[in-house]
Amino acid sequence: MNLNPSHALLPSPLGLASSISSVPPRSGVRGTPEERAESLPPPPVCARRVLLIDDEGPSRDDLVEVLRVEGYAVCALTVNDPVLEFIRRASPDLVLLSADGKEGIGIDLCRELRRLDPGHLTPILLFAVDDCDEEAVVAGLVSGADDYVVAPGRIAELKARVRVQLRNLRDRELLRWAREQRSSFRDEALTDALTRLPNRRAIDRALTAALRGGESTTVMLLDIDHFKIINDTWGHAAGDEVLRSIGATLGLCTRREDIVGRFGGEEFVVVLRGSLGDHADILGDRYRQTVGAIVFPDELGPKGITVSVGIAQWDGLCDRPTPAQLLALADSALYEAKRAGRDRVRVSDLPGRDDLTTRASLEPQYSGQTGTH
Ligand code: GH3
Ligand code: MG
Ligand code: MG
Repeated sequence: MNLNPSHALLPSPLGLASSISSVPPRSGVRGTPEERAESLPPPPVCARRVLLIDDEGPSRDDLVEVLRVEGYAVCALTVNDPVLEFIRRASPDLVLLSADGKEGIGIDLCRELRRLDPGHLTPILLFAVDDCDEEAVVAGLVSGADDYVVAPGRIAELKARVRVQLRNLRDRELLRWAREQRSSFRDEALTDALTRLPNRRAIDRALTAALRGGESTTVMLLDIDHFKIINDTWGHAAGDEVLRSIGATLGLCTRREDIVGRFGGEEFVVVLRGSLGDHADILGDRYRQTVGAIVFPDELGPKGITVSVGIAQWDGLCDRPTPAQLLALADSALYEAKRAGRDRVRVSDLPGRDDLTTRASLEPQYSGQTGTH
């Protein structure tokens, strides 16, 4: 087996690899959305890695040399080497596999490689070592090869076909990279930057989906008491740390099927599946106590932080509220908790038709406002 490490990274005498290898990293894209946007187009990495699988001999050595001169990092194995293990570890960019008739070991290997690579990330190029008939070519392509170089010894054609496969690979990589970008931008759009909890947009969506699905639903708003004093006394950074800690604690004590988010400012929200009936205040009080029990490091400053909690629920039976209506009811309950002295829980009555009509008038005042208590 020739796994010469000196093949790992080769310069590109023809300047070819640098143009071919301007690809995004295979392991995904990291960093903030801004950093990722600035990284367009993806930065160049290293020379493309070609795995040549062929019997040992002078013709194979010639082929290795040809590919190296093209600027690729080449590894050469035989079909009897642990090819699959090598591919798993080294993930080459292209496999160049010698075919040997329509039922040879090369075709079997090609089939196995494709089975292990259902995402079709690694191109496989078969090449004939002897003259081959149409049937052999068809068998090779059907086994999963991306292309077949049928004429032995036509090196220029083989080089061109390798380049085509790597060009296609680059297109696929860019497509995947763009998809990753899009989905990570989408995640960012639904995530609060400070606490990394779902943001208000995400909460609105979750609440809309829950109500639309006809499920009984509970909304709990938690507003930190006298948070402004925390900022004013210990500084904005300490305030941020308090928000982060409370967000993390709420995340830990919320059931998997529920969703906790930062509603804005110093307000958090939990959307719970199901209505809690008479037990709503008990659960609200557990949340209140949990936040009240958080101990912040001495050097941070704040101590004895409390929250007020407002809860509204829909039992899935009476008139279905809109998300804004249910939130407005929770907000009213929260207001009551504040007015009654803070550090306590208030639960709104189940919404009825009259109630919703009345509360609807609160929506314009409510929506878009945070830190109103
Ligand atoms: P109440 O008990 O009535 O809720 O009083 P409060 O001081 O908590 O409420 P108020 O609305 O008067 O003040 C909220 C404060 O939250 C004001 C605002 O500067 C602060 N705040 C909002 N977002 C952030 C943030 O991301 N970080 C920090 N550190 N402070 C924030
Ligand atoms: Mg507050
Ligand atoms: Mg507030």
